[in-house]
Amino acid sequence: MRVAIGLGANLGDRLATLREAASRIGRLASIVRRSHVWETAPVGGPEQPDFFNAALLVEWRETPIALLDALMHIEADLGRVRDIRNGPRTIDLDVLWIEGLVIDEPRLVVPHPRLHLRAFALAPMLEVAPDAVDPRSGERFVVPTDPGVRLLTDEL
Ligand code: PH2
Ligand code: MG
Ligand code: MG
Repeated sequence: MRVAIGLGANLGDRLATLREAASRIGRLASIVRRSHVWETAPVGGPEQPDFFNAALLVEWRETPIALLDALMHIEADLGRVRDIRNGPRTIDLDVLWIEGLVIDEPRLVVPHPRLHLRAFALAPMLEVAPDAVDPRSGERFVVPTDPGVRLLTDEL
């Protein structure tokens, strides 16, 4: 199945962490496309540094929950500490979208429940999956206007 994974970091060396996470994901799944890196103003949570956000489109051959577990393992390995909701983090890896699939499970909701509201997630995601359709509505995603979301020249 084709899966869009969102990557975010706002502590430490943000670019290096995103690239390390992408490299680890590439050992578990085949990477189809990589987005650019976007610098984004934090949405929600306490006052905190700007994020770097990016996205990968991957081909995944196991279950969605197995992917979630693999991503959480990589987050923990890269020093993710879960304390404040929407707070600063060294790395956040989210299953944003799976082609043609809706999941409503306690541990995993796909498409990501706030995806349609978040330019910081959708702008990189649509670079790697420009034709992505929201399986709940059958419509294409639209990136909300957000002046806090800026394209950088770096690739993931
Ligand atoms: N992630 C959040 C909350 N707010 N803001 C930006 N700009 N980028 C993120 O990745 C982000 C956020 C929760 O995961
Ligand atoms: Mg997130
Ligand atoms: Mg997350």
